[in-house]
Amino acid sequence: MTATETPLEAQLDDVSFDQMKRLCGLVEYDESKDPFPVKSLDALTFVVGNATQTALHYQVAFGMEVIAYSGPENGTRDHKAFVLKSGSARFVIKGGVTKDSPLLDHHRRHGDGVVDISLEVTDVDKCVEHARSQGATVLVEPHDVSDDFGTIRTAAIAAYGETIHSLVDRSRYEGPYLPGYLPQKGSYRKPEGAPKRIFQAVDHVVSNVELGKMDDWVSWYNRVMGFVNMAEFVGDDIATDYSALMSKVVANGNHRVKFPLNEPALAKKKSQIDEYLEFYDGPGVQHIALATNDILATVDALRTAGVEFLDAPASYYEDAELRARIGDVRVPIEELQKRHVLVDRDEDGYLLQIFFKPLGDRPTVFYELIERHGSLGFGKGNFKALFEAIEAEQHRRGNL
Ligand code: TYF
Ligand code: FE
Repeated sequence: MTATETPLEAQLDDVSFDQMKRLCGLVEYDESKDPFPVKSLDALTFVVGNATQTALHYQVAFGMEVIAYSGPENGTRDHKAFVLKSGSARFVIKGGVTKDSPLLDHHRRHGDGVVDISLEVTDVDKCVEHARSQGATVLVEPHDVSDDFGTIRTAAIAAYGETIHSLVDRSRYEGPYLPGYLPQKGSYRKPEGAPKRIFQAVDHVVSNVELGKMDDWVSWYNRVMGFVNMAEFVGDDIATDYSALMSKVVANGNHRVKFPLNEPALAKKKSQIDEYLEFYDGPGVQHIALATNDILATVDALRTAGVEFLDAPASYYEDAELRARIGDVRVPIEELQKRHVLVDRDEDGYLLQIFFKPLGDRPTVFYELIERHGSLGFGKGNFKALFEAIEAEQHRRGNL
């Protein structure tokens, strides 16, 4: 950490604070008044059916690097866990090994999914005390864990469904992830000339909750974590006409951590949120938006690796209204059209975005790529086109 860096800047790894600000739309805020100061998203932990192969997928297709490992070879008997990085984004991929592993029960019920959205905080005890005073369920009390690399302080609180938020203070820790994990490189070697990484950070993590529960969770994040509401939302008007969902967004003070929350709407068609709740068997993480500064190159790299995206409706780029609305963007519209990249503009700037097909076998969690140019939004102008594309997929799966 250099003298001019704040702790927030220091933990961004090799993605600079200014880069992060542009990539993820950070804002200034007064941290001294924050009852639950969050530095960053620490990691997204996934439970999957086959962690060994999934970790390879994230290396080969997503260009991520394995940095640490925990498993039967170094003392973890019941599961394997691979830690992967791309810029400031950290994913932990876990899979059960022994038949008594609780991860296998989780996987049988939910399929591949996110179990922990962990947050890096400066003061675990202060956060837990505040969370408890606001009625949060504390699953793991604050405690120290140590190994040769130092000590972390950690705790965990329950969120929606079986999803949890671990809290981690890593200020006294030098290891690659957490105690119990050893530094390890991946088995995959990138081809000569491959980019160092194809995305830089996690921009936002979206959850689906049950009908009528969205406002409860918005209020939970307001009270428990001191998160603020962001302007963008899908209200009644849009919901019943075409989206079949309602959505609101909460964020920590500087917007480094942004959580849109969806619930199904009583619309004409079966909601994509109902489809998720059925196949995930409850609330959970719906999509993860990855920030990139070159969405065209990222999409090309992912498509080459076989990753599939949703198609924009054919009429999307022909629309004169679209061209008038978006104005000038950094690339010709034809380049966006070729790749089905969507574009939206608001009073602060514009953004480019594209949505993936579901990542696993169940129609549950999926990814989004987002390239922000000033816009702090989530692509509201694209909701209609996007929800049409999602419904077309629901239809192909026989779930609409
Ligand atoms: O995060 C967002 O709000 C956008 C739009 O089911 C969105 O990516 C919202 C709900 C949804 C899919 C995408
Ligand atoms: Fe999104």
